[in-house]
Amino acid sequence: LPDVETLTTWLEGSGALPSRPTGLTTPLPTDPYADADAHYGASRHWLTQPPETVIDAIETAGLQGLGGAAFPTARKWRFTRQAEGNPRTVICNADESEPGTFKDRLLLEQAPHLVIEGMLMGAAVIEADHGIIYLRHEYETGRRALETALEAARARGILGPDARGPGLAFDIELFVSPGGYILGEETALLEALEGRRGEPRHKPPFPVTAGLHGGPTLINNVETLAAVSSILAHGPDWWLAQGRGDYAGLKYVSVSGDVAEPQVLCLPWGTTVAEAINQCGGMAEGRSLMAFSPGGASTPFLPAAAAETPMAFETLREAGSGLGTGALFIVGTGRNLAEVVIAQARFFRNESCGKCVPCRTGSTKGVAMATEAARQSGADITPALQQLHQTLMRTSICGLGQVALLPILDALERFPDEPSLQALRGAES
Ligand code: L3W
Ligand code: SF4
Repeated sequence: LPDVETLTTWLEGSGALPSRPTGLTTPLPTDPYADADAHYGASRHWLTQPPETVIDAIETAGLQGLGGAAFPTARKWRFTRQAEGNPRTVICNADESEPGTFKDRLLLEQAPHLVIEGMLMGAAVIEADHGIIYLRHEYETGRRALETALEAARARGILGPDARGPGLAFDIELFVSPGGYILGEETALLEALEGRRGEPRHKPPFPVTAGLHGGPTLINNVETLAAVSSILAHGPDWWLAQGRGDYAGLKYVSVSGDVAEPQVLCLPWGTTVAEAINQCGGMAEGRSLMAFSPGGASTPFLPAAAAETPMAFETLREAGSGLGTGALFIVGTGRNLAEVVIAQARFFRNESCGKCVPCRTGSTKGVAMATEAARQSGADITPALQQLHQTLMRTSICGLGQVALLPILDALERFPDEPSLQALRGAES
């Protein structure tokens, strides 16, 4: 599992994946089914209920998209159900590629039936007969687990000609992504599925009204779909009771970096960052906490003083970062923070699809400026970097360009005393 060096190398574009996720054994804490015979019990019940009651249950539970953007799941399902036209498709976005994120991988490998059941319920709600799991190309173990689970579901009639009810078909196709971070962006993913180069589309229209081949398309992340199955199996009140205090539900968190035992945790929402570190055996030997990023490279680093922040979308947003995908990346004292944040920006530069000229050239320019300043300090690069970032914010089609330079800018703002960043401010460290 990734420590800071591995992650920094990975961000630099080595392509090496962190080793397999560990920490949780089956059945996973959100899996309501003790054994394979019991799988799909929730859908057997809910498929007999009106689709609106399914959406209401998800809404009562307060589920938000767990792939990084937190869009309310019930609202997305309602929008797609209400949209007119064909074809109607349910897509599971399993192209997990946000640096430091490996919780979907664990869910796919250990509980693929929860993902399939979530897709089946989505199909019943939006009246789709076709589903697609869009899988990261390196997830070979996940692919095998999904193929086995899909076959088992077909053999039991969970998928097939009567999957949603008599005469109402639904089946799921497994599509392996051609590869590349931006192909997980939902509209680039649609382009790839339609056989074109995987570049994001302008939004609106959103996929809920005009997605795959122009039809209404429900696209949800792996963990979101798995959570739908847990919520429907146990009921929304159970989900609400799982969180701490005012927070609802359980969240899979990928913890990496300078902790003793990097792993995937399943935590009640509202658990603090400090507690998550403790559950990983504390900090790596000889280090104390310097900084952490709660949700992947798109969510800025916060200082150690923020470690008592409960993990939830709103609390981390208020703290100046975000929960993102739930990829808690821990950086200990003695690390070169400038190196880490420049590597993050370099990752975005490398993964820019190039469709928008400012993202393509601006990310290249910004990274070159920071790399050169870290090598040999000159003038303070903050104002020029800010200006570039503003241009990227205004002109980028998708989120990548909007966040590409933020890791460096946010670190400059939040870590005024960090020696490794002084060179970027025009002062030798
Ligand atoms: C209907 C509206 N639907 C929004 C839907 C939209 C999408 C979802 C979220 O980026 C984050 C981002 C990156 N009517 C709607 C609507 N929707 N308004 O809601 O949309 P959006 O645009 O807020 O975000 P996004 O483009 O989905 C997701 C970050 O993730 N990111 C990282 C991705 C990596 C992973 C991974 O490895 N698992 O997810 C990349 O950009 O920073 O904050 O479905 O259609 N009015
Ligand atoms: Fe591609 Fe960057 Fe434009 Fe996104 S912002 S579409 S990654 S060029």
